[in-house]
Amino acid sequence: MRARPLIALAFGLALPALSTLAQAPASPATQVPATLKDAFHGAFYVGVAVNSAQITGADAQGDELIVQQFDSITPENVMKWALIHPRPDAYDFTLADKYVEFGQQHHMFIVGHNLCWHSQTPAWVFKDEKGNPMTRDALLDRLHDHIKTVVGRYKGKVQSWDVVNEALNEDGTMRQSPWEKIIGDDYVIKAFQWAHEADPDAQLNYNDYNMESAAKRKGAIELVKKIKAAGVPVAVVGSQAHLHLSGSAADEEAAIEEFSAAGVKVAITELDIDVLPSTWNHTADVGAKVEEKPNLNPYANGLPDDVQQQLTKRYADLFAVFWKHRDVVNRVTFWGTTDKGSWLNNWPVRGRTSYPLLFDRDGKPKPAFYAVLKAAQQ
Ligand code: 9MR
Repeated sequence: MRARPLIALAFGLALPALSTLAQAPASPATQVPATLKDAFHGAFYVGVAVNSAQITGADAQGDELIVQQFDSITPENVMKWALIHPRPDAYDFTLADKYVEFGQQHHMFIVGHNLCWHSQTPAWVFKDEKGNPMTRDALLDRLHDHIKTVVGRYKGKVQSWDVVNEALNEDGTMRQSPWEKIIGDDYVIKAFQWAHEADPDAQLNYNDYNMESAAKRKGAIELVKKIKAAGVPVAVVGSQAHLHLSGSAADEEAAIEEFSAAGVKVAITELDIDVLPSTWNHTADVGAKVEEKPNLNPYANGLPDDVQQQLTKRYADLFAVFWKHRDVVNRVTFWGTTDKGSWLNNWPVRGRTSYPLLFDRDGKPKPAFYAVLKAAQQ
């Protein structure tokens, strides 16, 4: 067991260098571990999605925070099909290799994201050399080749794969993606089967957003049952948890309890909490776009205290649930390191100032960070 550096708990403190934290005197009654990974060590991994600048070392401040706070990483983009397999005859492992090296160097639990998705997959994938739609068998071969190559390359290094991403509609039925239209529903089972063959020790996940919705969750449970019935292991359902201030932690708890009853563990795979006003339903469909209007970007000059407090409470409530269910929850991953790098600055409205994570634009911990640390003490 690692030594747990301790910090005196006080909201609003800037987080000093870890070396200072380790030596800081504090009264035992107020001490909590100083980092997310230490606070939840032995309960679940605390992960973060890393971007290209962090993978290449161009964002040194970001890297410092990642290494200090997190013990698991997910590639925000570099392992997606369009980046790792841009042309039929060409894979590009440059950034994916660096990503895996970074995780190994820092002894992290390394996640692969993702093997099969409808987005960030080039159009050529679904066409033959003449530009005609692929047949079922040809597309299955292409998917098999991709999974065997990518999972095979990182066998024993990437511990957990998001095998299929976002295969469901909001009502729990199968999404009519190009995968589903050309192959049929069983593309999901095939993908899991081939990932398992390529690395039998890897943990395999089905990953989707809006698992807070009972209808979609039902669809995910049916899918998991089908995969299992085909004799293929699916160990984890990834609940992306792209959340909004307006939700309730009870929804997340219901999801965890239902998945647990269905015999799978749960990973919270892409956590963030949007505080900005929205004119759309709070899902994470990457296809959604909303026109920019000034009233949709109200906190360009800073987050008001009352909203900061709501965010802090929302995070505290959520982590109380994750902590309570730590026998089922095996990882909680944030979708980004600081507010500055969050995808929510540009989705579904471009150019907004968003505040969804635990570290502010300067990399300083927000009150929500301390509230999350405290959840591990309950
Ligand atoms: O954060 C990712 C962003 O940089 C990309 O532009 C976007 C493109 O599809 O994907 C984002 O990550 C998504 C993740 O891979 C799957 N779940 C939803 C995430 C947010 O859109």
